[in-house]
Amino acid sequence: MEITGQIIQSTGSWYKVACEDRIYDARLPGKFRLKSRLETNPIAVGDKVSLEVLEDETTRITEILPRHNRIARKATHGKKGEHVIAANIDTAIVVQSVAEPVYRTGFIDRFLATCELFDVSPAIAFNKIDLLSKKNHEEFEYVINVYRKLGYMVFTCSIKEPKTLRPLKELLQDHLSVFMGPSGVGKTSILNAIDKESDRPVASVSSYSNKGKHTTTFAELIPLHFGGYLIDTPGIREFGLIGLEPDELSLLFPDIDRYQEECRYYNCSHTHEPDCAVKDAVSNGDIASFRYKNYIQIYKSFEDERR
Ligand SMILES: Nc1nc2c(ncn2[C@@H]2O[C@H](COP(=O)(O)OP(=O)(O)OP(=O)(O)O)[C@@H](O)[C@H]2O)c(=O)[nH]1
Ligand SMILES: [Mg+2]
Ligand SMILES: [Zn+2]
Repeated sequence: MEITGQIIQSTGSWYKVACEDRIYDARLPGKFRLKSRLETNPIAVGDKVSLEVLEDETTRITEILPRHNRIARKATHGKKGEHVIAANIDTAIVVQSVAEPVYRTGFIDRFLATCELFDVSPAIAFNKIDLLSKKNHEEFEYVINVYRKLGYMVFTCSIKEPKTLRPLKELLQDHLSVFMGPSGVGKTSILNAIDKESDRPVASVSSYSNKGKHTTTFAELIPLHFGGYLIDTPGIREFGLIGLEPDELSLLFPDIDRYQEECRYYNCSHTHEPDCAVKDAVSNGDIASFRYKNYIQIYKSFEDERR
């Protein structure tokens, strides 16, 4: 019997596939691994597949159906290529927290550039606003305004104040979304708070390092009781932007790309050249200096990779 379904969990060579009648545990034949040399994982959560169910209930994936999109990051542990986090998604949401652990714009900017690259609609959620101190308030407001002015959707919320979750819930409703971010920022806690039928494990962040404990260990596609699906993913330390040529990077930073034509050199990298309109825009505050700093850092990492 041949049926189709959607991958809701992947734990290596076994996949959980949701079909119309039930959830199947399916195996992926080795040949699929040979075919996709550029990906560490040939199938990701959200992928649609054809399945063959044999008499003895053994289930094999026979075909991966075309994706309408995907989001991927650089493979880790010295592996080449990309690691696909999720496929067939409507919105990718990077979750950060204002404290414990404090957000990093470097992570956010790599994520946003990745969304530009894969043509995925992004959003940013800052959680734990109950922990925002007076001292940090001003800087936080500045950062969220920079992103809003760039046209990105920004949410601020706390699981301790349920009404702050409403706008995010509206975004999730009737769509397929994915949460990604560092460990301990509250991705699973937000899911549990938004969907009363979810009771997935969460854990406090380490008081010593202020980092999460990697509580969620594999990506899972979860149906939301109010409509839609959310893929909750394990926390990651760094969101590695997949390798590009260094001179392609500015195309993924709309605020920087906008000035390219005004630079003296048509191929200005905005790192060291004279008469660089980007550097001028940073000096007079038209480009946020943290965005420029993150751009330079990624640019340098691309150059290092080429050496
Ligand atoms: N003060 C405060 N704590 C929160 C909030 N949201 C989550 N937490 C706490 O943060 C800790 C980590 O939450 P998790 O939901 O496990 O974080 P996660 O992002 O899913 O982490 P991983 O699964 O490891 O990637 C838990 O102790 C939560 O109770 C919030 O809005 N405010
Ligand atoms: Mg989690
Ligand atoms: Zn320039």
